[in-house]
Amino acid sequence: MKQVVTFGEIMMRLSPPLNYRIPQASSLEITYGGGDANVGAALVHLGMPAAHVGCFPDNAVGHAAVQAFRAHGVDMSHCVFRGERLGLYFLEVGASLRASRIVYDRYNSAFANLQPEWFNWDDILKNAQWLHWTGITPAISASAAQATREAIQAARRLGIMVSADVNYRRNLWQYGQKAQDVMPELVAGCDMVVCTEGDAADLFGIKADEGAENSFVSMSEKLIERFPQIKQVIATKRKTQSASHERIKGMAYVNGAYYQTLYFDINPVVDRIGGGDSFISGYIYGQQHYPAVEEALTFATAASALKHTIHGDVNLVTAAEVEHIMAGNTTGRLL
Ligand code: KDG
Repeated sequence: MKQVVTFGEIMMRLSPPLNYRIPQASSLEITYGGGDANVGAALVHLGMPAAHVGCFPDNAVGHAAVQAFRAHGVDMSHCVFRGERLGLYFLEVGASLRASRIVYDRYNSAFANLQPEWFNWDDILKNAQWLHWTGITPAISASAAQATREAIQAARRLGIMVSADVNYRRNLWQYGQKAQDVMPELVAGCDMVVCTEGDAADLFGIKADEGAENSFVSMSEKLIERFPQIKQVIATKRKTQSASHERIKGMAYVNGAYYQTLYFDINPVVDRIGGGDSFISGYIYGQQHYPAVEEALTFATAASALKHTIHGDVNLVTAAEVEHIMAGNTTGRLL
């Protein structure tokens, strides 16, 4: 089976133990994650081959980050070791009424300083069936945005599926280019996108028709009209009734038809980081293993729901475990 290739920054995640706040912590737990790489690692656990492309400092910290993803079974052979430092993020895990908090320390990272010519995409993608990137990657630096552009162009030339999690993080776009100028061209090269109504409005000025029966459908129609290469728009929707009652459902607009799943109950949440990435890896896996969109979408939503029970950024679940939840016969309740 050919690989799913992801491109983006992997960071060291540093978390105080339990629910300690950052100023209270005398030790920090180390894990590694990155929105794009999380998709690849989860896919390997589901049973599909994946490769990740990134740039790391050639020191013990950079190699540890690469090794963490190699240990998941991700092919890291196309990664480049150049630059000064690995990006960090601090995660203070919330509880009940107190939301989690993330502090980034990724300025001037090896990934931010990568040069597009270090990556030969025709070679990297020669064993690939799919390229996936997130809106985080072009947000990091102009050169990372250019490398993303070149990866998409190569994938299009080679006839490989391209997907993106639009994921607009306005606090990351600090290097001078505007997301509203960069993202449309990149998204235009995608076959499938994860896009919320908020991101469509903020990035592309696309808003659902007022009074539309289904605002996700209205937004998706306009997105596809503007970017005709896109055939599938998917997203999750979260419903929070109280701090201890949260549910998610999956939505998809595919070839002019709307699909949605039932709500999956996700409490108690152990770790919500990577929930969106798990939805995407579940959908990519689901597309290849189920003939019906409903089933792929349900698989993706069940995979994302399960991620909330797992510590760290990566969804360490097997396809059989997701199918068990899909069948609605275990801890995850279909509501
Ligand atoms: O989707 C999860 C990511 O947010 C996490 O892995 C860290 O890549 C990350 C980022 O840029 O926040």
